[in-house]
Amino acid sequence: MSMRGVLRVGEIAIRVTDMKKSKHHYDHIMGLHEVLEDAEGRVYYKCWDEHDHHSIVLIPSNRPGMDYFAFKVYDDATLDRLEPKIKAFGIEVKHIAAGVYPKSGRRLEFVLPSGHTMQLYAHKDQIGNTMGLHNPGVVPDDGVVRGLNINRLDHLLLGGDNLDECVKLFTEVFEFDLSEKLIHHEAKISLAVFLSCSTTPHDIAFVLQPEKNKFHHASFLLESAHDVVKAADRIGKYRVPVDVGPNRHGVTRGSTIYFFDPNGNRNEVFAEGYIHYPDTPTLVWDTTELGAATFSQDFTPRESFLNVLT
Ligand code: M3P
Ligand code: FE
Repeated sequence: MSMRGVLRVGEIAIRVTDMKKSKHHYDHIMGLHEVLEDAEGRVYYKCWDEHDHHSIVLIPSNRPGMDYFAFKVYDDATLDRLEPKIKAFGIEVKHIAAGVYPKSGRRLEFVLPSGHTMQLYAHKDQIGNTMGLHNPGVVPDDGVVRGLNINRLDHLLLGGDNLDECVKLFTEVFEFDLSEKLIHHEAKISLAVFLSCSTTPHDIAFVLQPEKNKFHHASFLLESAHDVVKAADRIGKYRVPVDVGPNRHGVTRGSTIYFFDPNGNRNEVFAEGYIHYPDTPTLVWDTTELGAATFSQDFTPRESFLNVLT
């Protein structure tokens, strides 16, 4: 864990094939706040309790999936400290100047062993959560919390190969902890790995896939498991396609619902889960308990959950 190094997933760029329907989904149904539409038609959103300008970018495209994701780091010195470590790991690093991405400082960009494009940045304009910084109270004005009552972007699950290389990169270079992993009970190979740079059970996770650079889901944090059940009402009301209804993960112990945006990209709402500390030992699950590891309340593995990615 490195609360003064890499902080959190600060941005995900999701490709959408139908922007009109996607705006309805992310804005009206989910309740994210649109903060910008740029000249290329990219639409930017923030979750209400994030101070930074945006965390979600929708990119018009002819195919769904994730374009890139970015972690925010504590300061500029962290970027300088990490760049040679990434290169020493054998990964090429590209520089992106400040301002190329809206409201953002300079970025480092590179490709993970799993094929995903990752960026690091230290600065993004902060516009606050509407409550101010002096005597802020506990809830914002009417209308700020709406939709599924999403507080913030929580974590990403990505599909690809070279999972053990990704674990090595994230633990040795970015100073994450391996909080949990799922292994095949006979072959012992890693099927899913969960990595934390904070006190949440995972900030990013990878699931083994035959193809590189696949997107499993982006997860949004709600305040409580009760809010997850209330979110299910709204998901049903608007006929949002559900992958897995309210349940609780064995891995991370989070309360969850999985559903799809209009382009087939998977979203998750997530709440609670245990607190991860730097000395929390790695928890290991194996495929004899695949059902309980993924969905503990009915201990049933889902074909679609394991195999549908964009
Ligand atoms: C989560 C989560 C797998 C479990 C995934 C769990 C792929 O996405 O948020 O805890 O086994
Ligand atoms: Fe998740």
